[in-house]
Amino acid sequence: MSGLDKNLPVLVTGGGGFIGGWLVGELLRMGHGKVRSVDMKPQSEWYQVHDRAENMVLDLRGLDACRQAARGQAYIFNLAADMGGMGFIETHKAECMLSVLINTHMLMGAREFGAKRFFFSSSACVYAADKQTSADVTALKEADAYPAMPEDGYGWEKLFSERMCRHFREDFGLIARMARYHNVYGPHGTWDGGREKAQAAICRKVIEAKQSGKHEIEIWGDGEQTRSFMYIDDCLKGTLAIMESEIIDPINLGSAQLVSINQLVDIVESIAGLKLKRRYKLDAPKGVRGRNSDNTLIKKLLGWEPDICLEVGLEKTYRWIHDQMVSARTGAKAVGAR
Ligand code: NAD
Ligand code: GDC
Repeated sequence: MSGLDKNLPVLVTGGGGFIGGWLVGELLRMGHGKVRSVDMKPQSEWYQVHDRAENMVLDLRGLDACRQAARGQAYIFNLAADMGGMGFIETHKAECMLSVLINTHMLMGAREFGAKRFFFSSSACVYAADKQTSADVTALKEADAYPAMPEDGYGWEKLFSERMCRHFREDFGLIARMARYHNVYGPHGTWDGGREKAQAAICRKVIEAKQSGKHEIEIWGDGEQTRSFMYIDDCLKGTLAIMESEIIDPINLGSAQLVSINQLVDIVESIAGLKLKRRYKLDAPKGVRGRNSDNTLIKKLLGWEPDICLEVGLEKTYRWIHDQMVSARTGAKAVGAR
């Protein structure tokens, strides 16, 4: 482990989003004195705004914007991407692939201004489709990304950008680190509007059912598809450990607690204290049948394992989404609201 020098400037792209917003807060809490946060959204729409950071609004698809963001930065966490859950990535493939502009230009900016380290947030969506056809899936090892047949659109872009990070290291000496995030959740994430992922969507739907008294829920697919979900605190610890490490190849960062979507709903129902009639929307976006993270490598190399189980993480997430929904209804601003 190298350890990041807290006196050197750090850039987080996508700092107005879910993981980026938390990462900026964590870097400041750890004592990093110069943290720059960049996002294309107007600041009023950032999920978290940290006053002690240098907050900039830039569209990082352009090279000039990336040069402006990267200038003078020693460490770059590149999290900006046009992305969302299954409902978004299955229907916005071209937009997802255009994130290649962000990743290309951020790498070019990092190289030009001599960044010491570069982090790329890749995804479990790089894994080959034929290894994810069963709900009782064998957990995915890093080598399972090849031969390549990733998630259409979003997954191809992530896999291509992984390769670009690798070649910037080989050809230009840029120290690039890559994590393959498996479905991350927690407070201050997207929970409505079409980009939300299953955990937040199910919390929102259960709360809506409770508030309306109409005790039923729509679930995409037959509910027997499986996933593992990683709580944001575990994601932050792993991200920092990977950035500081000497691991040059992409590595899994995810939970290995495999659950079906029906089991996810069971947990959220028990947090809410109610049971709902389930309606299955079989023609909704479903993605792969099963996906889990094999954590053998990250455990061996970094000693990293998730600390937060799904039941605990979902309880925190449910409470936060509940507060957002109550405040949206009453017009009051919830504590910690964006
Ligand atoms: P998010 O959507 O909350 O944050 C991404 C941010 O990037 C958004 O705030 C968005 O406005 C910003 N952005 C998009 N295009 C931009 C542009 N052209 N210029 C500047 N900013 C731009 O998503 P997140 O969950 O925080 O994900 C962060 C990263 O991790 C992304 O690269 C994502 O693909 C990756 N990832 C996330 C998950 C997950 O489950 N959350 C899983 C796998 C990979
Ligand atoms: O959206 P997601 O969390 O993405 O969906 C998981 C499963 O939950 C899917 O099979 C989906 O059909 C099901 N599901 C059931 N009901 C609902 O109301 C709902 N909303 C949503 N969104 N899903 C529902 C994600 C990508 C990310 C990221 C991670 C990496 O794929 O969308 O961008 O890269 O993977 O692990 P998921 O897990 O398929």
